[in-house]
Amino acid sequence: MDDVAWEHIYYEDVQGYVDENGISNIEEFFKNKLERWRDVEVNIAISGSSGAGKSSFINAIRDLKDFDEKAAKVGVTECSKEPKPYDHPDNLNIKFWDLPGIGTKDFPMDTYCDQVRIDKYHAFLIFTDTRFRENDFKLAEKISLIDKRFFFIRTKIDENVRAEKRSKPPGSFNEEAMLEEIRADCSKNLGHLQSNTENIFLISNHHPAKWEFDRLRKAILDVLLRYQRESLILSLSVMKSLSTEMLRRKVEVLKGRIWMVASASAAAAMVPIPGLAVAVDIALMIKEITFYRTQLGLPEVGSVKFANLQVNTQEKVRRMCPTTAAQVTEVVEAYAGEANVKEFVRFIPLLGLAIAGGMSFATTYYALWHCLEKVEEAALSVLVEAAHKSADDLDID
Ligand SMILES: Nc1nc2c(ncn2[C@@H]2O[C@H](COP(=O)(O)OP(=O)(O)OP(=O)(O)O)[C@@H](O)[C@H]2O)c(=O)[nH]1
Ligand SMILES: [Mg+2]
Repeated sequence: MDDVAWEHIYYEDVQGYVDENGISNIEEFFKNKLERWRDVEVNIAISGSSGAGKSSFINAIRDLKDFDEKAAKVGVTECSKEPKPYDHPDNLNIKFWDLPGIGTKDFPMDTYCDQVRIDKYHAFLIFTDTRFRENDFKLAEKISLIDKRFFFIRTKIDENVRAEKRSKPPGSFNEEAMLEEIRADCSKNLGHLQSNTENIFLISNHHPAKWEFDRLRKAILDVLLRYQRESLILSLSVMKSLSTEMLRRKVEVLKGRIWMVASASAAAAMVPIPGLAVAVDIALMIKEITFYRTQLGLPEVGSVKFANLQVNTQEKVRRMCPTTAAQVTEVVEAYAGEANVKEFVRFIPLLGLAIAGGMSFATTYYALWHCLEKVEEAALSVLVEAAHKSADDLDID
């Protein structure tokens, strides 16, 4: 059980609090911190020419159909007069900004950057469905001056595949070769603006599980500051991207929170629970384990999604995830003996011996770690089954 990089995200914050207040009310402080992943603002600018698929992308990454009430309007020619924010469905602090076209009458290139306030975005996605144009280049140049990341997105790859297939004799279509050709063309078109083709993404908004949509999702995560990344990762749906990589990243973030839950549990559980050798905050643990389940995409037992799973996957979901106080108490008891307080000496300088040096901290830590691994195992089975089921849907004729 090594320490994880994510543990360090809030370390400085906690240090600041402890320096100022000691460990009084630290339990409340941790509980607030654990909720705080929803409060970090992440702004992602979406720009490019009209009809390139900007609104469609916003809908796809938000997991919305174009006809959903909250979806961005697709297919109508509408000239936005100002940047329009779209909330992430699970996290209101993540905003995708549909920017107006560059170089129009109301937004000449000279004043565009000030008008849309380019300094407030964390990353820029520049879209085209054909080739990048003069104004796209100029925007990219300005963005690089303020040291922000930008990516070039070539949409409608599904149309290229379809058209190319149709134009070739049966059996002779080579998808890889076609993608390489498009990539090389974009690269040539962009010239010195992109130093590496990794920043070019070939996607279809209508097939977010195919081509490079998922790589783009990850690239967005990678440019964000760490604490912002945590927020975005926790708000992205594992099931939507059907990605084991996303699952792994989420587990990493969740592992990084365990020390804070353990601290809050140790600080709160000064009153022992009858019959339990070690005092822990069972309610807090149930809340965190429930959070694991929703974060890693496990369906509720009894739901339609659950009923559609294969019997052995259902069994895993049911068996591996304690949800009641009695079940969690059982897990805690199982781990109370195994918990080794020595492993957590790294937290003692920060939290003191009373919290980090006690059995409560160690037991909570061990029990949650164990539960998270079990939830991950069940989530992986659910994911593999879902990926398998949808494989047919993803095939394009
Ligand atoms: N086949 C295919 N069609 C797409 C894709 N992305 C967008 N479209 C279609 O392209 C048209 C324009 O898409 P929008 O998302 O409205 O484009 P936009 O960039 O928001 O356009 P403006 O708002 O006018 O600037 C719509 O008919 C979409 O359904 C894609 O990846 N594949
Ligand atoms: Mg649009």
